[in-house]
Order: sequence, then C-alpha cells, then structure tokens
Amino acid sequence: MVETTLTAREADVEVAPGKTVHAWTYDGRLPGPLIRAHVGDRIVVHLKNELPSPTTIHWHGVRVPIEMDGVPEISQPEVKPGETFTYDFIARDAGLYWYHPHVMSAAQVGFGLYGALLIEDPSEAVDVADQLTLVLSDIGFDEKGVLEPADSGGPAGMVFGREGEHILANGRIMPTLRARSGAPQRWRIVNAAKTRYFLLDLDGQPFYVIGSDGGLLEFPQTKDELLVTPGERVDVIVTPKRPTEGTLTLHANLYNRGYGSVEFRTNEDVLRVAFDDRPDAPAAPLPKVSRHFEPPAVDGATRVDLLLSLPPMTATNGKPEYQINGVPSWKAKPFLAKVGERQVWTVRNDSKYAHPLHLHGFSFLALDEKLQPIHPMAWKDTINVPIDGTVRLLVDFDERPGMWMFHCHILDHADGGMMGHIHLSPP
Ligand SMILES: [Cu+2]
Repeated sequence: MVETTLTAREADVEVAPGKTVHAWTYDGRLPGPLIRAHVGDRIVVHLKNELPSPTTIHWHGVRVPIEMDGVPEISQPEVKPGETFTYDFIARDAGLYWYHPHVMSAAQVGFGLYGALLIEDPSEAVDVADQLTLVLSDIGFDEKGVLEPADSGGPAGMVFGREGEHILANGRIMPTLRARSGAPQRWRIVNAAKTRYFLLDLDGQPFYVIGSDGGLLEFPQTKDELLVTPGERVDVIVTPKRPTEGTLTLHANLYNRGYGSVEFRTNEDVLRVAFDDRPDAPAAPLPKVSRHFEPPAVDGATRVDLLLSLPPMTATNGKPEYQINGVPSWKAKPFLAKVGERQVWTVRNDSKYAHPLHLHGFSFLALDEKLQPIHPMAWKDTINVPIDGTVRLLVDFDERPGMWMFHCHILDHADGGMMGHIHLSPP
C-alpha cells in the first residue's frame, strides 16, 4: 500500500534564482510530489484542503472507480476549505499518470496544482539506468510574484486558452540537466499546462518513443519532434550527445493550435542539457521494447459522432461558447453506454482551434479512417484533434458504471463549454 497526505495550500515557490511565485501547491511544492507505486498496489491519498477555495483531485488516466474520479457533484462533493477527503484505489495499469483538481480547473491548474503519479510494472523493466520524470507546465505572474488572474484577457482569453508566460520544467524556468554524453536516458514526460502545447526538439537529436498515456507502445518509434498536448504523456529514450558548443537545449517549437499560437511568436526553450567530464559512453543498441495488443474488432461496436465547434455568433450572455454536437456542456444531455459495450467515436473538429480531447476513467485506441488501428498501437486517454482534423477512437467500457466526463484539456475551453458526460449503466 502506498499511503500519503497531500495538503493543497498557497506557498512561495522559487522558479528561478531570485524569482519567487506565490503559487497554489500540493505540500508547498511545484509540481506536487511525485507519487510512485507498482501495479497492484493500493494507493491511499488523504487530501487536506488549506486553500481559500473548494478543490478535488482527478487522477488523470487512471482506471479508478467513479467515486474516486474527483468531479464535484458527480463523483464526490467538493472538498471545502479546511476539509479532507481520502482517495483510495488500486493501481491497475503501468504508466505515467498525473493528478490535478477538477474544481475551477483552469484557474487551479494554472496556479500550480498538479503532480505526477508513476505506476511501474517490474515485468516491463526497460534497461536504461538514468531515468527522469519531467512535468512540463507554465505559469504567469508579475514582478512581485503575484499570479496572473485566471480570467485574464476575458472572453478572447477563454477562446484562445490562457498560457502562462514562463515555461516550467519540474517547476523551474530553464533548469540544467547533467548528463553523460552518449548515455541513454529515459524521460517520462507529462504536459500539465492548462493550455500550452509542447512541440519538443532536442537540437535535432532523436526521441526514441517507447510509451504513451497508458504505458508502453506496441513497438518503438523514432521522432525528431515530439508533440505533447495538455494532459498527454510520452515515454522516450534520448541519447544526448555533446555538440561542439558544449550544451544542448530542449526547445518548444511553434505548433499551430489556432490563431495566436504561431503569429508574432518564436520558439521557446524548456531546459538545458549540460555534460559532465566523462568521455562519451560507448554506443550501444537501444532496448527493444514492445507490447502485445489484441487487434480490436470494430464490427458490432456502437458508433458515436462528436463535432467540436465554436460557432461565431453563438453566445450565452453575450459570451462565445465552445460546443460539442451543437451544445455547450451546461445544455448537454449525457451520452449513453452500457457496461461491456464497445464504442467507436468519430471526433471532428470544426472550430479553427485544436483540442486535446480527454476521456475520464477509460483508455482508448486511435483508429484510422478505415477504422483500423494506428500503429504503433497505444493506450491513450487524451488525443489531439487538430484544426479541421478528425480522430477516431475505440473504447471499451468496462465494469465501472457511473457518470464519466470527456472534455477538451485546454481547461479554458472545458470551462467555455467543451465538455460532455457519458452515463455508463450496468448491463
Ligand atoms: Cu479545446
């Protein structure tokens, strides 16, 4: 059993030498503490709320019972200031997951409330000695260290999705990672930013991708750039090699997720890799990491169509609203599913902004336009739906009935209406 207490409270945290933010934190830390467990462990987390606002914890990507999903008024009551709530569930699947509030999510995540949960399966050991969990995020604050208000920019801020000005890697602005040149490192990365996309580039050195949201891939895939959208995780092996200039930089390249994301901007930096004095490690083949997936049959699966939109003239009280199938979340009726049912969702994006769609409680497989699995197969719970793009996914609803949410993980978009529910009923 892994048992811990997380105290949600305000704290001054140093994000760079001499630069302090008065952030919202778990245990005074940014990001919150890394929770580590093994498959089969029981995880018990006592949340103490010392914030001036109600909160909860959502265990992003974890197959928890609905009572542990952290959605107020659906799975649990809000945890009010001064109260505690105990989360208690079994770690069923290996992978990097993360935790964050599901109350005023855009505000609370943007203020600093997030942390990683690493669930390991000893039988899936990957032979790489140097391992790092990397929580990427961003934060906005003024010269006095006061957080940028959650409603900055008004309705236009919501439509775009608010990004914090400063990129953080494990809570630090542009930290330095020390490495031995030529020695492989395993980086498990989560994008915990409320809006920002990270298109990662290690000065052109390749990423050997071995895992995704829900653990290992069917087989590894080498990439020069790595897109990690809000809520997503990637598991990669990098072999940083000393360049002639001495250090490497992990950049966040521009990705067009809608107007304002590439205009008037340049690439930004995430962290620096510096090399110690040891000679280059001898070249060695990268570990062969694979995983068996049952090829999914789509015959007999229930078909569900989702249309993501931002109608130009629609408004509730004069404000723009994001919609799924023509309605914002506050007017939506739940989608329906039965325990044991297989569904194939076709999600079309008609909004001129990209959206990382997240399904609570269940993982899915991405399919191509012929409804065949996209290889390498991967368990996903968050998937990017590009501008004018369509994604297709297959989901099996297992034995956990309840009201489960799905929403854009640009949390301003979720607050702005791009959210829905699935009522999963017993067979
Ligand atoms: Cu969105």
